[in-house]
Amino acid sequence: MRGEATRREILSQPDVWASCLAAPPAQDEALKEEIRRARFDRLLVTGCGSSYYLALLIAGYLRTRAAVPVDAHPAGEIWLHPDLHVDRTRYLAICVSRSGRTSEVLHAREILTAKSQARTVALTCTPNGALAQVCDHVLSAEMAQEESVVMTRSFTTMFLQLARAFSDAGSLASLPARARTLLTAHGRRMEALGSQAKFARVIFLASGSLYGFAREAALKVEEMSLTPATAYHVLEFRHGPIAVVEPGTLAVCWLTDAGREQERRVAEETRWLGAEVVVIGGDGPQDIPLSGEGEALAAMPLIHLLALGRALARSRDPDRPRTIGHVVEI
Ligand code: F1P
Repeated sequence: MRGEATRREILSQPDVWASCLAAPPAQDEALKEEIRRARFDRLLVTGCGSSYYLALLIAGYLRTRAAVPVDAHPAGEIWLHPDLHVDRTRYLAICVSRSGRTSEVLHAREILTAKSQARTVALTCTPNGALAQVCDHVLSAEMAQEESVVMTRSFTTMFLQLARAFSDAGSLASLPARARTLLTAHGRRMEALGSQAKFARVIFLASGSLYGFAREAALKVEEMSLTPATAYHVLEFRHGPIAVVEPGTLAVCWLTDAGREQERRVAEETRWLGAEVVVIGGDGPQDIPLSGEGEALAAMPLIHLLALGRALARSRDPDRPRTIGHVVEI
């Protein structure tokens, strides 16, 4: 059946997250020691595709926790334009790659070690892959490895695996149960929403630390359903792109803790222009309730179901999209 593996992987997220959080933290210890010794001046997170959008989220998460500045850049940008992105300060570089084989990530790691003698971390689902073999530390989310081409549980579980290395696992422990509750309460509705033929346009809006979710959500719709989707910073959306909103637009808007009043206004304006709008962290009848932006990861399986619904309604197979493969090697 079309999308069978993708659906299974989406729905398995609460269980896979729970097993990630329950795994012995041994592999974190050397990294935690490295962080404690803090012999680096900057943190840099890099990856490609979903793994780059995960890098954006990780950078947002670490900015409020790390004692040093944090950047995120696409690995291809580091490879092609190292002088724009890498200086000679000492980096701890987190290289994100499900497969551990993506060419740009391997090249970026090489540049980072050659140019700034960076210490490197492989955040991956393939602990015996090429990337893990050349990095100083490995954070493995092997339990989330996927059969499907499109990344769903690997994305969310790699985030958790990284987050638990930088914070106490207690702060993350409620996420599996929260995701389970949200899936039960809103899963069918979000998949049905995605499947409605009337939506010619899909738009994702998020700001601050949550912006990576909007980028990843747009990529999920594109990869699974082979239809375009766009992502914007919430307030940026008002500076031109909002002009395209009309009936037949589906929009999803995340609320952050700091920006919620302004973000809510943009969501309202978008709704007023004729779009159907789901607010993640909102309290309206269409919305996905959260207790704060710290729970936003728990809503991601619902976005995956929305993209799956759109793909299946268009007779696409998200397990094997016709245009892309598991890895890009160039
Ligand atoms: C990254 C990636 C995926 C994308 C596609 C090609 O792979 O760009 O995000 O869905 O399958 O590869 P990786 O470096 O995380 O293995």
